[in-house]
Formats: sequence, C-alpha cells, structure tokens
Amino acid sequence: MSRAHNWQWFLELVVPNEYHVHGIKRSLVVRETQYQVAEILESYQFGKMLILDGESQSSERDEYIYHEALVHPAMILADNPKKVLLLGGGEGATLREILRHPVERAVMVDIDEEVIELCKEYLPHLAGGSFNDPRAELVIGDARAYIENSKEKFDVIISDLTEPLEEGPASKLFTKEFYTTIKEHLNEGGVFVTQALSVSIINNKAHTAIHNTLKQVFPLVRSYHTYVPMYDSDWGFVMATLGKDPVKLSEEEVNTRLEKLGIINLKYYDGETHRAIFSLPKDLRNAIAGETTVIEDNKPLLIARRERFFGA
Ligand code: SPD
Repeated sequence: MSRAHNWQWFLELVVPNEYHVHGIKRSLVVRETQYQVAEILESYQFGKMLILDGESQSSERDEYIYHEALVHPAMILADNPKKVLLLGGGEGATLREILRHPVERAVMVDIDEEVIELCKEYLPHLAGGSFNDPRAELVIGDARAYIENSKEKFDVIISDLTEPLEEGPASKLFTKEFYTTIKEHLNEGGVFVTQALSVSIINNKAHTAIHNTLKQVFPLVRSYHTYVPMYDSDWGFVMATLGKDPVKLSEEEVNTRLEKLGIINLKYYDGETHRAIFSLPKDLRNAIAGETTVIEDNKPLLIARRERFFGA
C-alpha cells in the first residue's frame, strides 16, 4: 500500500456544528466568478468534485445518483415530454439526462457561464456532449428574468439550482411568487421538479418549507429522497404537478415507459427505485405535514454562508 498521502482535507459543514470531511489529492482550480466561488477538487473517494461557495455539487463517482433522481421521475411522469426547461445545472449533467429522452427542445438557463466553462474543461464527461446537441439551447442569464419574460410553455420544468445562500445567485428562486410563474409556464399535464436540499433529521427545515410553499401554488406536491454519498445526506426533491401523481405510477409502468423510450442503461433509476424514493419515513412525513412556513419574495429562505476549510 502506498504511503504517499498529502493529508489535505475539504471540510463541508452540514450544519454549523456537524461536518463531512473529504480527503483530497489536490485542488485543480479555484475561481472567483461574478456570482460565486467555484472550485474543482480531486478527492480520494469521489474523484473530481465541483464545489460552489463551499457547497458540494457533483462528483465524478456519484453524480449519476443525484442527476438521474432529479430528471427521470418527472420525465417519466410527464409521459413523453417534448419541451423541457432547465433552471441552473451548470455541469451539464442534468441536461445530459434530459436529452436521453426524445425531447424536441431543452432550454437550459444558467447565470454563471464561468462555471459552465470550468466544468467543460475539467469535468467534460458530466455534460457528455449535451451542450452540442441540436435540441439543446443554452441561455446565460437569470432564470427568474428568463421565465418572467417568456411566453413559452413547457411539459417539464426542472430546477437544479444551488442552495439559496445569502446573496448567492439562487436566493430568489425558491419563492411562492417564482413558483407561481413556473406553474403559468407549464403545459396541461406538466410537471415541475426541484432539488430541495437535505431531508436529514438535523437539517430538513429548508426542504419542508419548499414543500409547503409549492403546496400553496400546485394542486399536487410530492417529496422524494435519495442518499447522496458526496453530500453525506439523504437528499430531497419536490415534485409539483397539475394533477399527475408520481406515487400512483407502478414499478411496472415506470419500467415499461423507460423501455419504450429505449432508456435501458441508467445506473440508478428504474421502477423499483421509483417506488423506493417516493416512500417517505414517518418522521419526514410528520415534519412536512407540520410545516407552516411559506417562502415569499419578501420572506426568502436564506441559508447563511458557511465557513469552509481546505488545507493541510
Ligand atoms: N446542482 C445543484 C445541487 C446542489 C447540491 N448541493 C449539495 C450540498 C450538500 N452539502
């Protein structure tokens, strides 16, 4: 066994007094963009990892779990969606998963071109060529301004935004007003899904507040979850629809729809996974049921920027 080890660590705070430590081989790049601090680290366990403002985003080793869980349940529920809008998603991996489906048009709106370029350079297999797909349109800009100024409607809208950190680029994108605009841009039978932060018992307030906020706007709202090793947390997503219910999709129906679409090489998502991720434990169900917070433009959900440590 090699004794070589340079003992550098990336400490990510889960909450102010709990953290996860990644042993890292090296830092490949640190860039202060116009909107955030972007870093690409190489860790022993997860390979290259994208970190934004001290928050982990994607790693080579486990990114498929988050991205398949974010995209495919909504796409399968919408049943052959043709037009998809993606908010955020700088690494290109969410776009990659969307484009596995026979969509006609996928618009991705992300504010930070520098992060997209860094990912293309250091983590090119995450996008897997999706930015060059003729069905994809990349818009560099603010997702809220884009949707407020557009009249176009979509079958699926996917929100793959960073956490709403104070003064961060996503702070206005988790509010009732924003979700109302999203609903107005969905076609009949449309589906909205958002990454919705941790559902861990020590850190689920943001998730339950996002769920409750979406409930004020949409007739049907479902939380689901999966464990993401890089985040060291059970991770939440919230799906909101105009009536379709992902919980009513059987294991067999999910597999049939995937097969019909020729999507047979996923590593995480299938009918059995669908059933598992939409099954919530009792404590989380109770936390969601008891939530009363509604996130609004003048009462935003803001997560304090956390200290991050990186060094020997
Ligand atoms: N692509 C955006 C996903 C953001 C996930 N951040 C996770 C942070 C874990 N501490």
